[in-house]
Amino acid sequence: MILKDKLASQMPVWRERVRNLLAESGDVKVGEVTIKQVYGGMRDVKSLVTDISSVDPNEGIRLRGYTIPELLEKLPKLHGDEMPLAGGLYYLLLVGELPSLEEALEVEEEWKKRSTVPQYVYDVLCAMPPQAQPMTLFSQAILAMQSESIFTRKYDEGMRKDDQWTYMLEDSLDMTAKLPAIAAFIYNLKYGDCHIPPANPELDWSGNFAAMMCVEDELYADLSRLYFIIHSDHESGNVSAHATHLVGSTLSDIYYATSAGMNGLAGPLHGRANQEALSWLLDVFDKYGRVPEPEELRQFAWDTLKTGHVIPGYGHAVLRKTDPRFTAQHEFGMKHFPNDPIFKLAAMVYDVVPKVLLEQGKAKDPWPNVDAISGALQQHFGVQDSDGTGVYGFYTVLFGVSRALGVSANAVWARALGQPLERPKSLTTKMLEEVATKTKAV
Ligand code: CMX
Repeated sequence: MILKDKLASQMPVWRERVRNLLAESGDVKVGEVTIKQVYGGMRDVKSLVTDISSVDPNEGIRLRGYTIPELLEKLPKLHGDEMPLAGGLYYLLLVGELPSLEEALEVEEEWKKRSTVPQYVYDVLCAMPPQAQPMTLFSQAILAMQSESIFTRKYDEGMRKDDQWTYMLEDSLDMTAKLPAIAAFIYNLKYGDCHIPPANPELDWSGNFAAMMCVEDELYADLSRLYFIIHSDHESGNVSAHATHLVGSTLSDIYYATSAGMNGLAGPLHGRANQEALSWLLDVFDKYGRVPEPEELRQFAWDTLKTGHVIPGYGHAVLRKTDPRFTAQHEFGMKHFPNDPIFKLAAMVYDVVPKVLLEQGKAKDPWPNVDAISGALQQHFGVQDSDGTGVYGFYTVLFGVSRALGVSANAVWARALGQPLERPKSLTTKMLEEVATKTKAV
């Protein structure tokens, strides 16, 4: 496998690089931590390392150094597709170099070979009660496959530390290969009545997902490619990435670790914001029975804030400008269906809500994040998030399919570099008060 050979050739160089950095500069301070940060969700505490992506507050995400527009331009595409292959993105995340079409297709081929979901996974999902949420099923499906882990089997057989990454890679390819089919199955179980077609060897990972969702419009395959690329990774400090890394640091395999990450993604302040953002748009639309006037929308936004709720899809813990992942989706909608009413509304919210949040003066970032518009695009193709009876959250499953690419690429590298068990120190409030008193006295 080219992917594996490329990774194997990089390992000695990276191990040496990290060893030297630690030996020569291990005691150099990276930053300081304030009491506000300790109590404030560790915002901006520099305590994690990843070379796969980085987020600049103003510019947004770069994956292996490439911005979202650069990725959409440079990653290999199949003839006739508007958007690149997710296999190329996965190669880039893992190897750190832009793949050729051949290299991207090799990953796609690996995924095809490994895509059959064991029947017991479907049996587990079908045994769950009707009110089980899609994200619960998604996390369970991943966890159910844990017994397939080669990493854990090899650990039990006494694998060498230097070889851990290869089994993490095998597991990661095995797991990610199956996620589109699992997501489509969950959608159909919860909301659909389509006869899911078997995987089509002619189609790529994202194209197969679109086919299994029974969406007839061919453009949905390109939206899926776009969606799976832009949601994949966002540094290591976000909850899904961090939770996956934390669990993986115990040498739990990728199934245990990703399932944990998915449970974090399910929260409304993280991945579930995409569902809440669409519900909010639909509430606006239902109230007026049409796309409202900007002044009506402004009033609706204020009413939301006055009831103590956040405007979903707006604000970010790190970003301070419009999220480029929002922009990429906005451009896709503007190009293909600018007159779809819910898309139009989402675009109008972008004009109105930042001004409202600025006026309110609380949110440090009044701009849209990735979740503000993704649901508006899905609903255009008839893909729903909720069945209207309290079962909701399929859009977060889509986020999870993509996020699994980023967290598993990070897990491969964490094992390659032998990253240790994560174990930060906690303090009591009394200890913090004593630190505060001593510091003031100096
Ligand atoms: N609407 C209303 N108020 C908001 C807001 C929004 N969209 N974003 C932030 N605020 C408020 C916060 O609730 C906080 O209020 P309190 O002081 O009363 O607690 C204040 O502004 C300061 O918050 P912040 O420092 O700007 O933001 P945080 O880093 O604490 O939180 C986030 C970041 C994303 C949780 C927050 O902006 C939010 O709740 N946004 C809406 C939910 C959302 O879109 N989440 C998805 C994020 C992307 C992802 O992970 O998928």
